[in-house]
Amino acid sequence: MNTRTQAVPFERPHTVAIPVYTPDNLDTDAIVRELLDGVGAVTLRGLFTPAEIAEARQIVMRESDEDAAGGKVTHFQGDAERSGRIALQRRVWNLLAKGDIFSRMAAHPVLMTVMRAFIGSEFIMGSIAANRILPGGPGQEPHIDYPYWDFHSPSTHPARINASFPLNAQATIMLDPFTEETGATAYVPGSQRELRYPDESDRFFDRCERMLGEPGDTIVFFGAVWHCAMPNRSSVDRSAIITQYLPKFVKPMENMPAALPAEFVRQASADLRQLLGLNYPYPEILDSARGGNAEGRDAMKAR
Ligand SMILES: O=C(O)CCC(=O)C(=O)O
Ligand SMILES: [Fe+2]
Repeated sequence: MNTRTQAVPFERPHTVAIPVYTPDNLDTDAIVRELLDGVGAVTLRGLFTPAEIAEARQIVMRESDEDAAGGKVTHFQGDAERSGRIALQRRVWNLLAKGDIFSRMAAHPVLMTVMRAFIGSEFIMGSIAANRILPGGPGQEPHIDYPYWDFHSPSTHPARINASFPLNAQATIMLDPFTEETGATAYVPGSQRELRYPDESDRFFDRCERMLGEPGDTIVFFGAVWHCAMPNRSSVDRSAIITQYLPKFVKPMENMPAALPAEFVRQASADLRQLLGLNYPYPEILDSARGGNAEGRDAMKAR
């Protein structure tokens, strides 16, 4: 279904505030409640310095300038592709290989703390990419994120799957101002509570609010919340680092260990090893794995 053919209201009052936390007033219980039972998103402020954001932005602009045809894979951009505007939204994938700053962002201690509380202490990262929307970029189809991203076909998912617990958490680190004009992510507050892929009858564009913020602001949201990048009607670029975090047992979207240099993986910090999924060895060839008891309470004690 083509939900992008609806009129996109441009100016409307904002009624639902996204709660803001800083490293000094972090409250992970409240954040978990907000993500699951509340609006579905929180803002984390004060995690990154202007210099760090400038460094990340410079790399993202350089890499995406080199992809003038918008040749990288992208998602939820069916309309843009049909109308020949796919190059007005550009992805930069495999960011860990493109600058140390992205490792620092992915494993920021505050993000690690929030994610441990939300999706389990041994959570992993499924993807870290940039999303740049150039002036005139048309935005995306309203959607929910991996691993729910094909929930428009619910029968391919387990019976009674629901959003009572999270299989995803997204972090959007803003590199440019996120305003209505530049195409700040739109979302419907509370829509994460009932797991469903939005369709036309949901009137997404009539009901949506925006994830507004300044460069450096980081929005964490539960990917089951209906959302999408919006058209960039300004004359400036709108870029963000989009990081997908997953419980340890969900198959990641990007094969990061395979895409990174072996040396990077060898030297990765403990937190990065966890994010890359290296602490969770499955699937494994058990027929040739080291013998003996590998799981169970006793095995846990021995670790
Ligand atoms: O860039 C944005 O505003 C949102 C991107 C997004 O939701 C996605 O690519 O899944
Ligand atoms: Fe998304």
